[in-house]
Amino acid sequence: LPQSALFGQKFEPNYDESKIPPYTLPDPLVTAAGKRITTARQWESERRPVLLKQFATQVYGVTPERRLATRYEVTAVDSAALGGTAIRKQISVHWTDYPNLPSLDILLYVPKKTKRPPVFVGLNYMGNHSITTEPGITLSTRWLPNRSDGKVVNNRATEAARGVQMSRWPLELIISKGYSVATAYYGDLEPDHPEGWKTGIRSVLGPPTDQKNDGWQALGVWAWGMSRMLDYLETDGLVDAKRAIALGHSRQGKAALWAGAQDLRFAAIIANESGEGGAALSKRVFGETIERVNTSFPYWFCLQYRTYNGRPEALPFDQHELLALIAPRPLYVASAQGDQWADPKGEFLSARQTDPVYKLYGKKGIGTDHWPPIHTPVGETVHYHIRAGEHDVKRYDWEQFINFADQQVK
Ligand code: GTR
Repeated sequence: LPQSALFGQKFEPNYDESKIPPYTLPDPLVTAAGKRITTARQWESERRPVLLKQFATQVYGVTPERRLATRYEVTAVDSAALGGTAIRKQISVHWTDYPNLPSLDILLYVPKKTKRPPVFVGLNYMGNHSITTEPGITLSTRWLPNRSDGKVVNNRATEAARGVQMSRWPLELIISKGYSVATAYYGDLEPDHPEGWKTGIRSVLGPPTDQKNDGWQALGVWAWGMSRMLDYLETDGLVDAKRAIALGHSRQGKAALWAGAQDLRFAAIIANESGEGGAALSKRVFGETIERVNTSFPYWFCLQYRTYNGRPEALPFDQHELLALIAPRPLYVASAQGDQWADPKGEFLSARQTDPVYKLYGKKGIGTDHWPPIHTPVGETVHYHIRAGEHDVKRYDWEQFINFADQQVK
């Protein structure tokens, strides 16, 4: 398989609109044979499965069908969390046939005032202890990326790592608005480094790495893990798993989209600054490219994806068709002005291109051709905003996600 021409070379991203090579986007409603899809039924029987398979074989790798046996262990419950407003539960998903495989440890917050609320489901980057300083949360003992502030040393969390990402998880806001939130550390499923698969789900499930061009890699595993979280939530009467909202930021936004495309149980999907291989169009060469992401993270996408390195025009589809696989469910695509790497405009254009598919269901997608200015959320069933500031998840983003959920899910 082609290696990237970028190895050992400096990558000069294009940030100039006038230097984007002309590109044509495939119409999601036209089959490879040139047939036009005109009904939701045709979309579901003839077109959607073909696109889903293409994303599996060409981009993320094929998700193994074999199911792992699980045992759920509730390790802690606090019925007076967050100043008495929430129930907090910690649940370990054990993989019963593989006692040495690390458990998937779920942290669940449920508002006390709301009966069976909708639930946001999202992976976190730095361990469950990183999303709040509430004592009583098990400090992750798993491999974590080291931090220059010394809060993660020798790839292990220290007590000082509690709450390091709390700005990304405004729990009081989420709970006060009547939503539940379930999170887990993505490294429980596969640590985010090239050797991570050896201690993660891929060590027991799917083809050995590097042996199949369409074998799943890390993004596929993280997406799969979100579905396993949902499996658990379906058994927990405290939340309404029929109103589960998959959400992810950046690489986890890519995973959330792939999870939502494959798993129709997710009632809505939110991809925050998911960029290349997420919501952004690949054929629109702006910021990160397929070749760049495959070079920086050769263990994220399937090997076949590398055949498009430097030639996105050869892709028979583009990421707007991944977004179309979410239809008719509500979708939120969010960008940030300071995150040009993820191509905010390409994220909007991609979301915009899903409109014809939503229309098959009598729904409006984004409903505007105009890329909105900052802090001006737009959309009907598909929402979009661009906020000021850098690549991150901010309170502003959550406020919009909650408004969207109020309209579309509640
Ligand atoms: C970057 C990567 C992006 C995005 C980001 C993140 O380095 O190039 O595609 O995934 O990481 O996950 O924060």
